[in-house]
Amino acid sequence: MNDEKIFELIHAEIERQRDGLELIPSENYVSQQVLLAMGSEFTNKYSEGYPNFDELDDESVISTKILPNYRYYGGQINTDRVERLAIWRAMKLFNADHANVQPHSGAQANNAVYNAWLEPGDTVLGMDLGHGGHLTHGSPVTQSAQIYNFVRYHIDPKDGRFDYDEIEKIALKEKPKILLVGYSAYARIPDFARFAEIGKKIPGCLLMADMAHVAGLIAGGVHPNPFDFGFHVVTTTTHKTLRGPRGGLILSRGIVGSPLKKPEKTLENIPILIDRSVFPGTQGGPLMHVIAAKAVAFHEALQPDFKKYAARIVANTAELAEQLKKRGFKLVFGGTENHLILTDVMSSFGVHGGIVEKVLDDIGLTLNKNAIPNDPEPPFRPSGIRLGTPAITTRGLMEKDMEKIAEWMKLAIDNRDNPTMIKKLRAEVQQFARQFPLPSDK
Ligand code: DSN
Repeated sequence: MNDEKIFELIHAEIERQRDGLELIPSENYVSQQVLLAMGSEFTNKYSEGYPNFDELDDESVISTKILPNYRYYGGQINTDRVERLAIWRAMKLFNADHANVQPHSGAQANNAVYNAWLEPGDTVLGMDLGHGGHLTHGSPVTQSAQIYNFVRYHIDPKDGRFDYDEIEKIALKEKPKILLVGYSAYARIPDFARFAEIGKKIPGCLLMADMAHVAGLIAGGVHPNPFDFGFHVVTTTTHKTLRGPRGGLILSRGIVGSPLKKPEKTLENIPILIDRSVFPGTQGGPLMHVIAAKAVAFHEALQPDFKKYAARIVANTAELAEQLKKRGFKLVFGGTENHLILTDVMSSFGVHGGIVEKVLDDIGLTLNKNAIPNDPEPPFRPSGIRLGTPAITTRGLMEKDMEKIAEWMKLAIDNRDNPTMIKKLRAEVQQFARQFPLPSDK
């Protein structure tokens, strides 16, 4: 029997995506091949454990070689090779010694690193959520915050950058076991060298970057890579700027080896500690269809075209920021150096972010309300909105198109109580968006 209800909704979602422009900076449109891999028969297969990690140096060898594995079920002849390819491609993309491609999400990836390195009660120094950090970096509502002691650093209001002096002061006082750089609403490029300098003053401190937002920019060579500054671990999601399936990834530097034997807890052994922490520590069976799709996305990101894509994201975002400024949008941090813009619509136009999110949704521009640093408004009606260009850049929009988007945003905010105007803007956005097919339409 066909499940008409669900397939009708899938169709409706495809239409919604075609008819609108996606400005949520953490979303993207994946390729047809990523979709096909995700919808493949690999979903039928259990594969707890790991493939062999030897001879991960030549893609053509990996795709043919069958080696003994660390799995708990039979039938792994294809899964092993898929996972080895995914691991190799991720390592190559980010210049890492090891990759664990199994985390189901970015949150799972972060929790697995905490579980690998920390004891209950240990301290992690991460960015304050209200200043652009992430829930999994110690928000009191998370499970990890019940287990570990999270202390927070902030943005320096003078220049909208991390307050490195504050970070150093807190680090020297609290002696964190993890110094964590990562964010979901920070528009500047972090000074990884300064973070590493601070972390190295604390014996046994793991330098960890959660680069979920900027992974595609790093892969595309337009953003520094934390590994170049001595970071030990980098976590990411695979679906944001990296343009893969929804999922997580942990990259590390150190010794790679059998996950069957518990190694000594040292920074050199972090790759093995992480493997054991993902499985069996915090997850069961990997989602092999998603790992296949991650491998496809990594392959795409290794192609020369991806560099152009990453550079275009940054150029489009800078232009969109300029066009918004011209129309009276006040930008938090004064501007942007990456894929993301945070604007204070409350002080710009006297409306809170929730209202702007809704009215823009009505015209087919999707973004999200977001708190700004030291937001005087509550989280459900914050002062800001957050937007970015990774998805529309995939769609093929160029710098010249940014003016149009900024103008629609301003007109929608000004005319939020005028249904006729909102309807007209919706038609304009739809007509424009339809000129740019989704990658899965091609
Ligand atoms: N939910 C993601 C974002 O939108 O930034 C972070 O995990």
